[in-house]
Amino acid sequence: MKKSVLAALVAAAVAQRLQQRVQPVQRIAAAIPVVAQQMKVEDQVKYRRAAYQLMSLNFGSLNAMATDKKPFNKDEAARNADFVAMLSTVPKDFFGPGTDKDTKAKPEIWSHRADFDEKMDKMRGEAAKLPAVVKTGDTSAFKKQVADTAAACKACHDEYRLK
Ligand code: ASC
Repeated sequence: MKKSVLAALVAAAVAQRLQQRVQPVQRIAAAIPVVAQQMKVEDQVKYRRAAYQLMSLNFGSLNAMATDKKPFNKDEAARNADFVAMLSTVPKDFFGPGTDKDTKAKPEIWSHRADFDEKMDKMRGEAAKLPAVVKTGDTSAFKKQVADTAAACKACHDEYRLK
């Protein structure tokens, strides 16, 4: 499957969840491990990449607003924040056994799994705070939360992603 098709599928699934609005983060987090267990290794790699691509697109927009590279737009930021909060729950369970080939993911993920999971959970926790901070319209709180989320992304990239 093409990356763009996967990205569109993930976006559609996320949009559907966002419409349902019934504690979607918890629901999707509970659902994914079963899905991942049944999924081929190369598909797990594709889905985690698709999630990261859409996170990058949406978090890039938030980061540009937070660093005054583009004007703050509350509606756009709210949409970006919802996507990032939701998508941040996706990758963790697609790093199953054998998914260490043809990837920028370092082998240390599987030999330091507890630390990797902790960093992933930290990132999810920070991303989960973004939607509420955007709704307050408090610019300095927004900037701080975007920076804290970026730091949590970077902590994992520094240790566990090949350059
Ligand atoms: C982004 C993006 C990332 C993070 C990271 C934060 O916008 O695509 O991977 O921020 O660079 O340090």
